[in-house]
Amino acid sequence: MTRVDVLSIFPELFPGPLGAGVVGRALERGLLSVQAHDLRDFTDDRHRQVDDTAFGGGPGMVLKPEPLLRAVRQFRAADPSARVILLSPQGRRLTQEVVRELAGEAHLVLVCGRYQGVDERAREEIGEELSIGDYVLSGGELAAMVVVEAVARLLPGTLGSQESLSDETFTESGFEPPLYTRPAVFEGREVPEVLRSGHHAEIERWRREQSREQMRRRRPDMVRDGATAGGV
Ligand code: 4FV
Repeated sequence: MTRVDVLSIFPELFPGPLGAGVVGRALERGLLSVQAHDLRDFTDDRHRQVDDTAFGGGPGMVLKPEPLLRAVRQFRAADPSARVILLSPQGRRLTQEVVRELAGEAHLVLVCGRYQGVDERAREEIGEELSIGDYVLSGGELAAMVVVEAVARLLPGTLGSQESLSDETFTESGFEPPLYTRPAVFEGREVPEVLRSGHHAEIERWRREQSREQMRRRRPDMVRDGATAGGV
């Protein structure tokens, strides 16, 4: 069972969308647990203060180090093997490869920033950062949900036969070949003959080629980075 602890000033956001679909089922089946913790529970003042103004001035607030590190140290003391990750735009980019790596962890602790960000001393002690993309969110919660969603799909038993990862093997780089379903003719546009031919080798070859073609056309940057369509 993969255990995920989430640290946030809005713990009520969880599980939220994670409660639906395949991830919801993984939670029900006990393949995954997602426990949200309120950062304010790690304060020791009666105002339960988690943020303060930035030294040196500037707009916005900064998450204080004490509540963050009180929480992180408590998680680490309880489980020294826990992988503690701060979600932030400056972090390592989340890719399917990183998701596979995280799916191998038994215990993830995801720290969600808010405001302008977190105090540098807390950030240093946390030690690892992940970004879901080069844009700025108001908080790390949605990024944490993206991580949990992507990891949960790789956990054995999460995807039923209908949603097997097998076809994803074909799109190691996340590039699906064109998909078609009934009707075979829609507004005069036919499903490619090869897909209705029953020739599985032909179909595999067509899909592999289409994946490459789609990647070349839509994500030339991935081609440059050597991502391989149908990567196996
Ligand atoms: C983010 C991202 C992100 C930055 C300031 C939260 C916000 C606020 N997290 N990938 N992109 N975080 O924008 O992970 O604290």
